[in-house]
Amino acid sequence: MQAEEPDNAARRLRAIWISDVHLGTSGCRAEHLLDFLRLHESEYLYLVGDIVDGWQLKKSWYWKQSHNDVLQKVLRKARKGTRVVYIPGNHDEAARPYCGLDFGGIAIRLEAEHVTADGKRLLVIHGDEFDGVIQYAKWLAYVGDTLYTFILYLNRHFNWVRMKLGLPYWSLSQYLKHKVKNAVNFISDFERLVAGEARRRNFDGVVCGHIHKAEVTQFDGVIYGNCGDWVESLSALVEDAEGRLSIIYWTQPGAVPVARAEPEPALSKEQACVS
Ligand SMILES: [Mn+2]
Repeated sequence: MQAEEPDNAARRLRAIWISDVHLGTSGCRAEHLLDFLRLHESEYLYLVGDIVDGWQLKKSWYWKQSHNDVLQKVLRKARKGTRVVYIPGNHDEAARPYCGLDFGGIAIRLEAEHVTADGKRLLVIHGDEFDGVIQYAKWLAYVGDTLYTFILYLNRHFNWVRMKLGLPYWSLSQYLKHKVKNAVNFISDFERLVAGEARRRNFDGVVCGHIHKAEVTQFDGVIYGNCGDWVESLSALVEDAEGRLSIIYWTQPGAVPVARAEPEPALSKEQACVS
């Protein structure tokens, strides 16, 4: 066991949202997330769904020490006073029956309301309820899920070869995303739909996950935030002491924290509709 490092090097934020970690899959970049959590402290921590991937674990068991470490790190934050809210997603829907309960200082909720430092009310949800494919044809989602896992697998091996040849990292699935127009349409439909729901319910904005596409933007004056994922984009949505929202990409563990409003060419994920 490694000793708990002091937190004095950590950057202090008001709130952190992470989602789509997919612990229990080989695609999960648990070490990156661990590093991020180590270097960022917050008053609020929202786990916005698909934290553990129950669908994949049911098919084959994949669990590394770093996956345990992520859970331990979150529990420790809760013990030390961070207000942790866990909103189960579709991949960890097994936790949904526990919504309304608290475990180890973690509140499990179907959805949450976060009020920013400057008084804006944000609805926090995973987002799969807006996904027609998931809602109406679960078998299709499973197929897409397997396909995505396979693409990530190919991508890893492909890049191992590139690395050996001294070539920079190249993302196959990012490339495919650009090619799949429907996925792009799906993303924008999803974003508008979710923002519209927040407006209908009189929130100032919404934070969700699910589509693995980090974003902070506005649709007709409604804030739309998406915390991205820890499979590919390695991103979190954060709020600073003044209530400003931004995305942090943590693609290089140990790097100096850099907040950026916009990702690189990055588009969404091709299986967006089934993430
Ligand atoms: Mn999801």
